[in-house]
Amino acid sequence: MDIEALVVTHVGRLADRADRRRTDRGAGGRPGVIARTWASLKLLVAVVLSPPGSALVAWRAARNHLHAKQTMEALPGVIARLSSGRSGGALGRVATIDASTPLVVTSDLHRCSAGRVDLVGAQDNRDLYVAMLDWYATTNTTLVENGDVEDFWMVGGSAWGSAYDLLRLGGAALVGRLGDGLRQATYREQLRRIVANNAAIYQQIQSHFAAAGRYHRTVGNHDDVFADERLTAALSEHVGPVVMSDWIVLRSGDEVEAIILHGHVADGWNGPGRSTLGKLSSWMADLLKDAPIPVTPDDLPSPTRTRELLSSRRRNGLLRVSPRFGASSAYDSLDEELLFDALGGAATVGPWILMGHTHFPVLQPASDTGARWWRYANSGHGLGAGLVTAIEWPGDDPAPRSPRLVAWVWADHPDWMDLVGSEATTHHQGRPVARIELTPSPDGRRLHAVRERAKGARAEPDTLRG
Ligand SMILES: [Mn+2]
Repeated sequence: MDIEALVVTHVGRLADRADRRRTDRGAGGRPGVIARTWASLKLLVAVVLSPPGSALVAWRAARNHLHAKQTMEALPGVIARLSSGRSGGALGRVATIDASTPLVVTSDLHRCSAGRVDLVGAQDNRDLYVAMLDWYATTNTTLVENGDVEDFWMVGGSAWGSAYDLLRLGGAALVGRLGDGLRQATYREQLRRIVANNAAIYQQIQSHFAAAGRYHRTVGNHDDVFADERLTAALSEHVGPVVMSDWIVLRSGDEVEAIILHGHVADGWNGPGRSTLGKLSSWMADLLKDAPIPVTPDDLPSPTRTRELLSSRRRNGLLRVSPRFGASSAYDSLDEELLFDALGGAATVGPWILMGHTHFPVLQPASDTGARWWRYANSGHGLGAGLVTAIEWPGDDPAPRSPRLVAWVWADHPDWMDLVGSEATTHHQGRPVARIELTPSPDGRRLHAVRERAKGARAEPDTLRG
């Protein structure tokens, strides 16, 4: 073992000892004294650097947003190149899947290590996702996890989380072979912990999807470490064969039916190779959550939000961000309205664009102008309260194929049990789980939640009411 790996292992062991003591006291869900102290130190530095820092951030944000807009304008050309079967070069890694393959596309799962950063656990979504994977495995579906799958940006929340933060900063500061070695060792260790914390999920992926050659991934921003082939190889050591790409093209003969991408490519704060601001704001948010101050930024969606979706009150629209700084007060930094303009308005021809990244599930959404983006779907995310949303690509259907948007929920949750009804799609360890199809309202502005009938049957028109 080389010196960098030894350092990481040793620091990890010390952190584990502190975290175990905290867990034994029954305080496992709180950050603990090490994380609080580390966050307080960082806060102090941040406050001192804040006046010149915010001016710098504003300047960078404005510049990056201009770059993001140029990227958007270039996207029709990128899509044309992908459609003509070209790959490589500036495009990054392109994978092709036969469009007759049934797929489930999830994204923004943000799986992390134990402690406060374990958002999947906090939302009771670990077993829910296992139940989903189980169901899709029985229908021979290929799994596409479309970016931000493991989260390497979240730090703190435990002694290990603080140690990881420190090791990551060290890796970023060091140049040459030592820096590279420390980054590799740190990210491998974090990956190992993420896999251990989500063991049931990775077992499903390994045995039902990866082993059968049915596991695809795209690189997002929170898991941009997988742009490095060596870390993708480390993931394969845990789950088996994985196809990691930047773009996935669903092709049938000469025709491209859909293109899958995470979506950060046109985001000024989080774009590939230009994500310093995104990383910084994520790092600041974690700092504020651990520091002993009464601020909790960017909270997880509540059960009320799940109920809103299931009672057909969720907006099916596009995100708009500040035209100057490329971000909104709600931490959004991808302007879907601009993306819609760039990609050819309300066209009903050309490939479907299937994305994640925004955390807002939509299907054929309505723009501010009322025009519909007929060939766009966003899978949403895996951090709803007892809720994971996903896109299904019905490869078995005859062409022209259209994606479906679905929500998976615990059917026995008291906050929305009345909306789901008694018909569970599947069960997991005795708990009922429901798959609910989400379809656009006639004017496209809302998502309607449609009760599922027998498998294979078409969704029933009467929507759930709340
Ligand atoms: Mn993202």
